[in-house]
Amino acid sequence: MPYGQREGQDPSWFASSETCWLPARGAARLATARTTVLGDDPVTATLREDLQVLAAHAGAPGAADGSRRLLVGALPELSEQALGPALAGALESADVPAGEGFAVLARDGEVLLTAARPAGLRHGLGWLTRRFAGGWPDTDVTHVEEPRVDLRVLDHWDNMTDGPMGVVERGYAGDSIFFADGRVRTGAADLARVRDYARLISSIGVNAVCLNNVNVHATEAHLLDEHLGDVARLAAVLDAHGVRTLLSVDFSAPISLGGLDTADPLDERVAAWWAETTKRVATTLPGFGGYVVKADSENRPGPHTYGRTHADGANVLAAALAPFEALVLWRCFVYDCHQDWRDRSTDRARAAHDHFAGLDGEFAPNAVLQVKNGPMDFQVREPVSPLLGALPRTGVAVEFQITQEYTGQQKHLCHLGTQWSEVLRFDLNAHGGGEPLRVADVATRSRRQGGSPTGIVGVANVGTDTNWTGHALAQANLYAFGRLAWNPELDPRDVLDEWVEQTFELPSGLAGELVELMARSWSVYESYTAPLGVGWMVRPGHHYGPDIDGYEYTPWGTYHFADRDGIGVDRTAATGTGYAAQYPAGWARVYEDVTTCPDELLLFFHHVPYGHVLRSGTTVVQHVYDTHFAGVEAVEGFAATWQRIAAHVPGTVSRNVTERFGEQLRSAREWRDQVNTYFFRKSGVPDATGRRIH
Ligand code: GCV
Repeated sequence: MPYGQREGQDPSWFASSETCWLPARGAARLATARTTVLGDDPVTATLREDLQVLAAHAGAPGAADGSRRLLVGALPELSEQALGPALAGALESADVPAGEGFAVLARDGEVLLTAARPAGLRHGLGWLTRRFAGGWPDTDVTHVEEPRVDLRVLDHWDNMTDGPMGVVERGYAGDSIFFADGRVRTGAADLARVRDYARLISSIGVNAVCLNNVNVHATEAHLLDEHLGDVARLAAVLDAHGVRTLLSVDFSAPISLGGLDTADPLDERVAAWWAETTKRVATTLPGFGGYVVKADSENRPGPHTYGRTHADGANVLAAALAPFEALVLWRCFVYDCHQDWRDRSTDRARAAHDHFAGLDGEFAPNAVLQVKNGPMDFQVREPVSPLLGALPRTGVAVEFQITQEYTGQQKHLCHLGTQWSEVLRFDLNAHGGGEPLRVADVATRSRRQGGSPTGIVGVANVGTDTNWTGHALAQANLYAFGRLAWNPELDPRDVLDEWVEQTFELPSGLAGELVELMARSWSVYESYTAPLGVGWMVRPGHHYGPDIDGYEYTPWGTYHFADRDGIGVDRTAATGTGYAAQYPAGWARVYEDVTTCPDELLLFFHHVPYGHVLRSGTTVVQHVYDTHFAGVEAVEGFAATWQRIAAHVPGTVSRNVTERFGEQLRSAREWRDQVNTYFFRKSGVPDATGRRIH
């Protein structure tokens, strides 16, 4: 049966949900071996259970092929006797990595999966299922692999109760898998679902999950006290898969939970309260990883209330966490959300760099600054945040958004691995700005050089929907996130190949077409929504669908400044907000000059007339028309291609994706017509080829 066990799924393998990229195929091949798992720690024991379930799932008793042997165990568990001479010899010359990496050795039909630590076995199992989907190895294999990034974190924006933002803020896949009705989900089915999730994310190398929304409301504040025992039950499941648990905390918790009259980070009583609370949390939660904090941001409390800096705020938490080798992930999404739209000198894009760059070096070693990939907020196209290159003496993590808030909300196909890879490969010092410094170099810094931890964080896109992500093809975004967080150098197209290969059983021509379609989907989404880096033309509040002036006169700092003559935000140092000068010299020069600024970011950096000729040779307004017509045609093409693929995937996937393409097409037409009509009415310039604009 293709693609795991969707219809009539075997409840013992994936208890409550689809198996996504963990197909029966690769796993079943593992299960045909005589398997021995050595070790009794929680991670190894869970892995043993998984392999036993797989073996039962894969076939009748006796299906095991005696000539194939799979031995799994962390290094301290292995003995020469267990290994046998061939594997023992191979292991002697293999360099098994010290941290979370793993080694797979195959000799004479026998396979060894080993690691220095049990968590490495879990990640190695992911590699084995990928590799063995293609067949049991008939030649010798020596494969050693370790993550290139230390922090590989999923942030859930899950609330405990339903509210104006839903149970999952910006969630497009059902409700929270962790919380419901003001409590932690701890029923057997709930924990089984969490186990399914842990199995999925550990297979792609994720090593920490923050359970609750960075916007911490009154109920979630109590995750630190009255709900802590229940949180421990989730943490135990995650921990048994090598995944640590993080909690978002409210900066003013010393007041709301502790009964103090202040949350001033320099007040001794506040420090003592955090220390005592953190001790309780860390000693209760298996695999506790630390806190995530959104402070002085979008009306959240923070150190500024007390005239203190973000470093003061982060450091009081870091001190409380340090004895437990836990981290504070301090978000840099700090800007004025009460801006006067008439004030053209204030620029939200500048805010993160203005607030944090000057504090580099003042943070504790276990504090990590979490920086969104762009300076605004996960738009389909933004420049890379200059703050990422401005923190050489501070722990830093780049934050991506897997959930598609501004990129089609898991109704539109928009494969984001392509975008993230482009960001990761972006050299902040290019064009003569200094020694190469790619975002990937920033994320991998702590693994290469030591020092404060660095990494990659993604805002999770899963929920209680059976297929996890609402749109079945959005599973690939979660997959790509994990794979790129493990190794930012991977080619996103290869990652897509892997995902398609593992998830479906398609004839090879169709598999290639699906990969191609998914690889193009980000730029297609960009083409019918946001031209030339302009952004924010979405419906305020829920952020789905077009509303060109929706954010134009609001306090959020999100403007395009379109008038009858032109459009765009002047962010140059010469005549604008000066944002361009936050980059190292090379990019500052390129972005500052309208003739060298890349087309796709022109309107992010410059206000230009509609007749301005792009580097591509066409005018701004004609580019808007052309891309919007072409974008809809591309979606029509996607839907047609999918019809050919649909016959080869399970009915649930086929129906789900067909329905989503229907909505994408409807919405893309709406985007095209509203955007084109808006700019035609503003500019009075007709389409050069006479296509219909309303
Ligand atoms: C969790 C954007 C989103 C908010 C989100 C915020 C953040 O503003 O619209 O829903 O809040 O980013 O990243 O903190």
